[in-house]
Amino acid sequence: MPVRSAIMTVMTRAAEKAGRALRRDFGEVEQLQVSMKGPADFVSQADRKSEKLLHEELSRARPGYGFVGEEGTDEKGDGEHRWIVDPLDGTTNFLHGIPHWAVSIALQKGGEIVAGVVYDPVKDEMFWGEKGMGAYLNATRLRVSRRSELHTALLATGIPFKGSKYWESFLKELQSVMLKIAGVRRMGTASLDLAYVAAGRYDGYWERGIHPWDVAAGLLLVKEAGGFAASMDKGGDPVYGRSIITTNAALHASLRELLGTG
Ligand code: LIP
Repeated sequence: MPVRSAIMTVMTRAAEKAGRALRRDFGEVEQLQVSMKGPADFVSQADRKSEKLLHEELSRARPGYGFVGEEGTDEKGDGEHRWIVDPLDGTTNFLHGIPHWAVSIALQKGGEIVAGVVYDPVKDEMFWGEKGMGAYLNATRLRVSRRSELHTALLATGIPFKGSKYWESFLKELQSVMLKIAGVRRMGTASLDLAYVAAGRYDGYWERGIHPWDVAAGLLLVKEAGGFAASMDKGGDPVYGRSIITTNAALHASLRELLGTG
């Protein structure tokens, strides 16, 4: 078993604690599907409860660190360290009782992501990694896939929400890749899409319209597993730039060209 650092122990334990609570809530959701009111309010509460729990756990372990979460927590902290947290990534899946969602925690130090955790409580898969120390799934070291031909590649993506400004570009991108690759998956949880690229399950992933909390942890995992990650926009920031493309080294240039990101 690879030895986890003190900070990685803090992050994985916090993710596991939030995951246990979300697993219990997820059991409720399946009952609520058939209730008159439906599960939407319940899921929003579960999302907020998870962010509150993670904020408490992480702030207790590292007082003074900043914190930004999808549910609205935004604390500057010491200006050097910042937690970037999605307390329930894959909210729509969770709402519909689809067992594919995750807790995502990234630690930013200075201008870069130095540690990341993506935890899938349903499958009990803990993806974790630190800058320069490698990426792991539970106790197994992760490496991106070695496929080098686009026609053999399985890619993941996200479909922009109704009315999104990314709608037109997405349809063009999908049309381009569908003709050239083995298949596309849209699973609705960006952090797991990135973790699966790091694990070699997908050969690449792209999406426009994502947020820093969706991708910050997964990006580190891809890089530590030997993959490439960049903004789809020239010179853009892959964490804060609202778009992302990740692949193994062999496919990066050809996929960027295919998606028209040069
Ligand atoms: C989701 C992402 C997914 C994206 C969805 C949504 P959420 O995050 O993980 O990849 O396509 O639009 O942003 O909102 O479920 O935390």
